[in-house]
Amino acid sequence: MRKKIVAGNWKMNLTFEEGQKLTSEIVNMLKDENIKDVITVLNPPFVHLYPVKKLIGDTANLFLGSQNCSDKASGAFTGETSAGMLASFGATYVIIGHSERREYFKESNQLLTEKTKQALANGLTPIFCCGEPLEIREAGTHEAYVKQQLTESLFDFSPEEMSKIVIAYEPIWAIGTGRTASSDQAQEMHAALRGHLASKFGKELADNISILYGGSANPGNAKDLFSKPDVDGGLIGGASLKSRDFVEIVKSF
Ligand code: 3PY
Repeated sequence: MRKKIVAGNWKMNLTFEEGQKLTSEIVNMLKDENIKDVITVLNPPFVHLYPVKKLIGDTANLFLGSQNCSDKASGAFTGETSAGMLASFGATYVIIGHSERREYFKESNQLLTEKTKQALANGLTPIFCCGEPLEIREAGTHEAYVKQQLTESLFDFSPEEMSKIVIAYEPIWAIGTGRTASSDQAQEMHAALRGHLASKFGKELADNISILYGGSANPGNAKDLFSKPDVDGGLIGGASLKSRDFVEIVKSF
């Protein structure tokens, strides 16, 4: 059974007080709503992880994630944070290969394999991001482009490892632009990616992998996106910074 997941990506936003306020509001709203079949994940910047975890406590179906982890286990890598440290602070998810990391920090498909290995070795669920830039979409080669990202980063994993990975399809032209892929465009790509995973790992495994949509998802479009058979949730940017909007998205299934 694949899981429905809504993960908030705070990116590099919010002071300590703002992060605490947002988390408390989300915790209280989710408790009131008593949503049973959706996993909600908060992915704040590193410095927020521990205090956010304390506020999450044992709230049902609410989990802590990070936006990144190191490709190394430990050692002299100033400024880095390992997957093992994240796990020890209570994180259970980690976003890997967001397009902002691929673009601004030059993260390659090979480096992302190493980060995914670290996440898996430490019991974290990787939310592995993929997606095409505008010129690739306009050239009509988007499916091949995104499939190649999965092939190069993930296709050497065992079926058991692959079954623990969540995919997030985030078309770069829809990130932070206010422009969203239509639900049909999302469905088309998600189905293609599921088919691609099936070609390597088998249909049963692919059918059980959650594929999230990311890129300007908001309370106005989430219902339509989540109504598609291959869209299993969302990785939410801007709207995850507003408690009401974020919880509205969680309620959109
Ligand atoms: C967005 O919604 O713009 C995102 O990048 C989510 O990760």
